[in-house]
Amino acid sequence: MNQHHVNPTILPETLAQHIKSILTNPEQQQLFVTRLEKHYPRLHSLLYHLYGQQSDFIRHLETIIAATATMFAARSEDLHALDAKRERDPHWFQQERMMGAVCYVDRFVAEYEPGKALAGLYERLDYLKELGVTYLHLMPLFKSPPVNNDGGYAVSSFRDVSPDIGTMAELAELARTLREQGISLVLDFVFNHTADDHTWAKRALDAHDPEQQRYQAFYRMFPDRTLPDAYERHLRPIFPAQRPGSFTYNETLQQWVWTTFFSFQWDLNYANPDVFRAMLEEMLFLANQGVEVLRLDAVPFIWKQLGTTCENLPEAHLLIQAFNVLVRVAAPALVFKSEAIVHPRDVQSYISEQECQISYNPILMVSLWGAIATRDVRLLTHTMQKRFMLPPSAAWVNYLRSHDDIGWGFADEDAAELGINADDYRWYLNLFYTGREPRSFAAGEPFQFQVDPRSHQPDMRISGTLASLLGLEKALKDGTHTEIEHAIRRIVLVQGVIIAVGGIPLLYLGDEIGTLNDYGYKQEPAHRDDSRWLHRPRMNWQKASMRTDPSSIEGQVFHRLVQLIKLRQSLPEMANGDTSFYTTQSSSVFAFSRRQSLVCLCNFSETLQTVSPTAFVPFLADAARVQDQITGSDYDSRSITLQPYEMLWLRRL
Ligand code: OTU
Repeated sequence: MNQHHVNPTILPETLAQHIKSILTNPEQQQLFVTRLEKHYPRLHSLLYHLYGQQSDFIRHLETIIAATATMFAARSEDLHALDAKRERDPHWFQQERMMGAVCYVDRFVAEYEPGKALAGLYERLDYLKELGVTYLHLMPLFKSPPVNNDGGYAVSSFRDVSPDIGTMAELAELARTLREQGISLVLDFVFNHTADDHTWAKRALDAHDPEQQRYQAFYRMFPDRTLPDAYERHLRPIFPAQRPGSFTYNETLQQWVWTTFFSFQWDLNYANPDVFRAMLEEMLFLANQGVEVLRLDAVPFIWKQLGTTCENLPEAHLLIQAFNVLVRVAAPALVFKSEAIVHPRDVQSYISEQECQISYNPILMVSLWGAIATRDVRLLTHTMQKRFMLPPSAAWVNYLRSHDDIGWGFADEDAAELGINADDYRWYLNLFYTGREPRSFAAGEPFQFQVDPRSHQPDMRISGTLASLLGLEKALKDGTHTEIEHAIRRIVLVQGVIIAVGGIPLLYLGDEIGTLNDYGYKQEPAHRDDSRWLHRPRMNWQKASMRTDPSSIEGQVFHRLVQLIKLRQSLPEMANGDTSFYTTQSSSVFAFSRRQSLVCLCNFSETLQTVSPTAFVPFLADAARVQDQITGSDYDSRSITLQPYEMLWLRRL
């Protein structure tokens, strides 16, 4: 059939028939068709933009929809019920009850028999409940190569759990258990690339495979350097210290393979509609295991176009939107989380109900680290005033550090607007967080240190745990009692900001007991070249057991944090992202309000700071007394003095 004769707004009859043959249950058939008809015009338009130039576009469209129907049919009853519930309440992730946590299962469980890490996680569910967790992100736990696996981000099979950790059936069972306890399971969808031992890659390598050509077309391969050189003129190397360039020569194939990240991670070719369909099936397979949020890894890189940076291209957005539409049809309970650690403008471009409903907030993350180092909140406030606001249907996932490095991804122009030179500031932060600056309390290590071949400037990113970067490691080694207390307060302060600021707070498990850097990674051959393992330690359960002892460091950090989490979960002001940021009378006091009711004041310095909220918070203009929800103390809102690193959550009395 000629595609130009097909009405793009009405489901073609042949397709409707095809769906009926897949979905034999009449109720299911009706539900699927109703959803599909609602979304069909948009779906058609998105896929037409991406693949309309293919001569057999209609065949691809039909195959994609048939695959969606098949995956919908395979969805369990309880997940269909969850779909209905989420369709009634699509903004469930905006609630004040939301509290996120992330871990590598094996490292969090720490001690387990081979194959039993997932089983071990059950024994830690009570711990997660103590922390009020409602969103649990398990770092990549899929089958991946034994050594070259980039912490699980080189995936050998999206349908198999690493045998060391458990099985897919156990993961689905865990998802069910978590859901019963009000916890949503979050997994990664590493969709920019596969490991070089994924079945598709193996078939692309196998000269005896009759479908070798078809699988080579799943990736981007080049017989010589002509095109790679042409592309590379505009590409940014991601891991420059380990491997310059974005292509890897494969001896077997005698071709150059596109590898944005490590050489063993082959980029998928989404210009090929077969890849779209195949990855859609993997995505819906994961949705059918009970995953409620998929973290879309490395979104900026999924579409390539000669002569561009191959990051954040318009087609990357269309592609995610097309996946999103199909999810609305087959598994509407599923939400996408964007992982775009790029310029703030580009971070925001992925976030909407039609694309990624939630996103990491790297802008807040780096701005907080900047404010902590300088004891100056002006750039933080300015950036948040400009960039925090999202569409009401979307939410930030606010975090302080992840399994990755911290890179100084603030906008140069935001800094310039305050008279700050961005390059100098970045270098200052690098020195500060590697402990090479006089006022530094931080113990961190460089990640990807290099001298930029273009600008000849030294460049790096930072590795380290929350507690070590915030001064606890140094203070415990050779500091005073006050320095230890200040480090603990810094930890609680920045945690308090991400808990209160609006969105889902995300805790890297271990940080709640002040876990320090793990220098042992240097003894592990598979890890020693990647300093990100400094902050991916195994959980020390002995230390965690001290959390009930108020005189221990673990106890103090844990107790103060849990208090803030429980408070968040009890305050209606904490729902949604309705936040205003204020410039205060002190360059060290960060201030914001939630839903025109609760005011948070945060002292980012180790000295006393006095401010007058009546002057900068419009709804407090006439308030005489306010009460701190954390301690219950009340204050005169015309003049409030904050202790070193103190935070107050104020309501009018
Ligand atoms: C992600 O990070 C993961 O979080 C990393 O752990 C992986 O190594 C990588 O993808 C490959 O799968 O560059 O420094 O804008 O910044 O995707 C980490 C997004 C990274 C990239 C991000 C990437």
